Amino acid sequence: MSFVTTTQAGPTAAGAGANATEAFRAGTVRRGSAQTGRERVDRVVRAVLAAVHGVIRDEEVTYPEFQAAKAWLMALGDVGEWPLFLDVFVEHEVEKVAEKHQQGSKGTIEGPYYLPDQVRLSTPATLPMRDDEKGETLLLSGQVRDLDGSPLAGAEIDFWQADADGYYSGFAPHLPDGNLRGLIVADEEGRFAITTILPAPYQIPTDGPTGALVSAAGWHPWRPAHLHLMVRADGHRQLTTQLYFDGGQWLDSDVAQATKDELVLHPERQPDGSSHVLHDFTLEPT
Ligand code: MBD
Ligand code: FE
Repeated sequence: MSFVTTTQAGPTAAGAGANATEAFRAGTVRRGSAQTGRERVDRVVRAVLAAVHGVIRDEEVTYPEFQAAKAWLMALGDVGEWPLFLDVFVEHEVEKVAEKHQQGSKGTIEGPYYLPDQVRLSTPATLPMRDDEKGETLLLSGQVRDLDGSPLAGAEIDFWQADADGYYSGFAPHLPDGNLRGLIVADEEGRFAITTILPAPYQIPTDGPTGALVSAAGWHPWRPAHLHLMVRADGHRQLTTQLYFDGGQWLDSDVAQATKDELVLHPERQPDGSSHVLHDFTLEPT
């Protein structure tokens, strides 16, 4: 896929942003279409514009500020950071609406760095990683079940995470393709065991327009360390979620507002220095 080979020479905002834009475009079929009719377009877009107009009136936004906003939005598109910006600052609200009608394990936002078609591994699995991969070893194991508690044989866990420096493969050119990504197939009892490393917190790239906005506003650019998963089983709604770590920095101030108490893991340190944690998933039937 071209987006894993067209990155720049360093993990810059422009490299990550351009790849996230290309990954988003490549995922159009996977996500399906919205089928939004004229009445709804009219209603929703009018409401968005009315909200913007209200801010301009209330804050007495000036011409120079309006032109600066226009330049910033243009730059956001130029470097491909629309997926990054929208997933950090907007997706959490869409997810809250979706969640209202869902049962089973809690989901949260997908974010901009999912890549499909990663290596398929049967459980117990070790994620692809470099020989000298940094980071403490983490063993995540559990079971995928139906709402009624019955195990979901052969459930799939599509897994991706940042490395111990906070970078995602496919979005940082110094990382091998597929690093710390994989699709783990559970056993006949829906059980899975995944060996990986503890990721570092994620920082929005500071050298692009999203980072420039964050620093201009005096916000912090951090997400707490997290694992990403999509859990699938035939006849069940796919769960898209993330898992966080007890005591993790930025857990209470995630810039993407995507944490939930139910998603915080409490790994236990083993005598050999690795951490183990059990975490089960429940899927609702479609
Ligand atoms: C991430 O790694 C992420 O998970 C989200 C939601 C936004 C930006 C980067
Ligand atoms: Fe992430």
